[in-house]
Amino acid sequence: MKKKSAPTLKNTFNISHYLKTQKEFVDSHLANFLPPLHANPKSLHEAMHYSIFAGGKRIRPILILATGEALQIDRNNLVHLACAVELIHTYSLIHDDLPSMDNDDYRRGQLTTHKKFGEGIAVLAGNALLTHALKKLSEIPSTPERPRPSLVNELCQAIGSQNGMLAGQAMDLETQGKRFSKEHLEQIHSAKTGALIQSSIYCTGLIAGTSQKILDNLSSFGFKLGLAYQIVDDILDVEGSSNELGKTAGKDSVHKKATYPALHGLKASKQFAMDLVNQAIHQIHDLGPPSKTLVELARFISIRRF
Ligand code: GRG
Repeated sequence: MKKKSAPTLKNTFNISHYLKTQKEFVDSHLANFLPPLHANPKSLHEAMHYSIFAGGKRIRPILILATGEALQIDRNNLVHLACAVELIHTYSLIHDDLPSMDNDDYRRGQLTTHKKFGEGIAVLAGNALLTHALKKLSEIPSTPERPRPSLVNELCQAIGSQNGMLAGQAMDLETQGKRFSKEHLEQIHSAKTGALIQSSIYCTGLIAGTSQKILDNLSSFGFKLGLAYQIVDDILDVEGSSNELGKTAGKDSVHKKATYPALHGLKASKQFAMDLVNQAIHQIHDLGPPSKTLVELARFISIRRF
């Protein structure tokens, strides 16, 4: 007699659909969040809009929205944080692409901001996005449970020169072409890319007014996920095509950069990323069923192809 096959649990979550709809939500708010396109000086505002709407997955804002879902707060309370973080991230990409940094011609499938508008305007557009993000963050209503200064302070720490994004970028530049240790590499990646992701998730907890225990768990989740994000970015630089990535692939080895594949090889790097994401997911176990989307998003990050 033919054996009955065991019933399979259907996973109804469609990550592609989820990413698309969340990106649409974020983009609709970004348009109002930026200063007007035709404001003076025109070239500066055009460059800001161009860089923001050149594409981009909006992973950081989407992580903020998914964290908000896990903490069961209204996503409209997170719009300012989500948009501000995307502006800060885009500023870092504009500056990262400059001739004095990575010297790249393409980003998000289009000409980099300095190739399109010239180096001067590109530097200013990056600075203007950062300044505007901080101005808008300072408009978030402050309450005793979630005082606004702590939010702004937290984000500035994450993008600053002491263990933040700027520190990571400086260490990255200093390490090019040199020998580096496993510990140093983790420090660079955690600062350069991890800190903003970690802080985005932590700040969502601050806005939700969640307990210190959950804030600590979110911080640990964000740290591991942020590091995994950069490891996968390193892997994609080796395995992906320029077309898939929307930027020049294979540049890390040309610039002799400190990366996980350079130190550990591709197979071990993939395992590291997978292990980190599993450990991250473990940190938010206590949030229960509302964190289902956040867990799916974390899993996607470990296997993303773009
Ligand atoms: C101040 C001159 C000056 C430079 C600062 C801050 C900085 C330069 C660089 C930050 C380093 C950096 C660019 C880190 C981000 C690395 C990363 C994983 C980028 C890709 O992010 P995705 O995959 O890209 O989210 P999209 O395009 O989808 O947003």
